[in-house]
Amino acid sequence: MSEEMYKKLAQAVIDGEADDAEALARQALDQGLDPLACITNGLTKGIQQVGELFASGEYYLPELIISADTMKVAMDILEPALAGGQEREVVGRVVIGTVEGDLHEIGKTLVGTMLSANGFQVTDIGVDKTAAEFIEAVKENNATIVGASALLTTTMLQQKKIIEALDEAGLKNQVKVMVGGAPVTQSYADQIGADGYAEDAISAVDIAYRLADAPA
Ligand code: B1M
Repeated sequence: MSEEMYKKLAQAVIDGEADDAEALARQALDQGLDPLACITNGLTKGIQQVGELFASGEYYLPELIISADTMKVAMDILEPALAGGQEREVVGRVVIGTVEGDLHEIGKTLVGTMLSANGFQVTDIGVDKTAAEFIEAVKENNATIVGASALLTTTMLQQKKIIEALDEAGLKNQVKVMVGGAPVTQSYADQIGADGYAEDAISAVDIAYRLADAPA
């Protein structure tokens, strides 16, 4: 039953059918399906296929936007169910955002939600944020971890700028930097001096625990 639901969720994203996606997300929760599995095995699979259709020239920007908006409608229903509502001790304070010049928000938001659900106090500063805006948020929130997401090969360079800016602000020793996003790799993270790299939202939680020096 769950496989069928994942397929339907993926198809709703591919077709850009927001009403279907919304109804299916509600149905999935009513059926007691795991919201994270619905996101990972359903919605994410759908948006990945949309990315492939875009890359091959079958889809254009409007379709990309409609599919992303469809995914967000379903995420808005599934994400609150990830949080579980349980009170937990704060493991660390995270400032997370998407770097300057980059408008991709879905993965970053999912990582933030997963960290929040796992005991981190998360401040999501949004998308298209400059290194200076990251630094300001770190100071304002007394953050212990900075999470920088980048989905474009052109914008991943901004992750390095954030690390340099933290250094210049004298904050590098107080704050750990985690980077991620589709084009980012462990070797790139090492190259720019990031403290951690996560491939997806689940491993982001493990990495954040390690950076916070807390048992997972
Ligand atoms: Co864009 N886009 N996009 N896009 N888009 C990609 C990234 C692309 C690969 C599509 C393609 O060509 N196949 C391509 C990038 C090519 C490249 O750089 N090599 C691309 C392009 C080219 C563009 C534009 C330039 C298109 C144009 O205008 N001609 C443009 C750029 C705009 C800009 O940012 N300045 C653009 C625009 C858009 C939309 C706005 C339409 C839309 C985003 C809407 C939104 O977010 N509100 C969009 C979308 C939806 C995509 C794809 C299809 C899907 C991205 C997504 O949401 N994935 C994407 C193709 C793809 O990735 N396969 C594509 C689902 C999400 C759950 O996964 O974001 O990867 P992801 O996050 C994962 C992991 O990466 C990781 O965990 C998450 C959860 O598992 N992760 C982290 C992410 N951040 C992390 C941070 C961490 C740790 C882990 O620590 C801090």
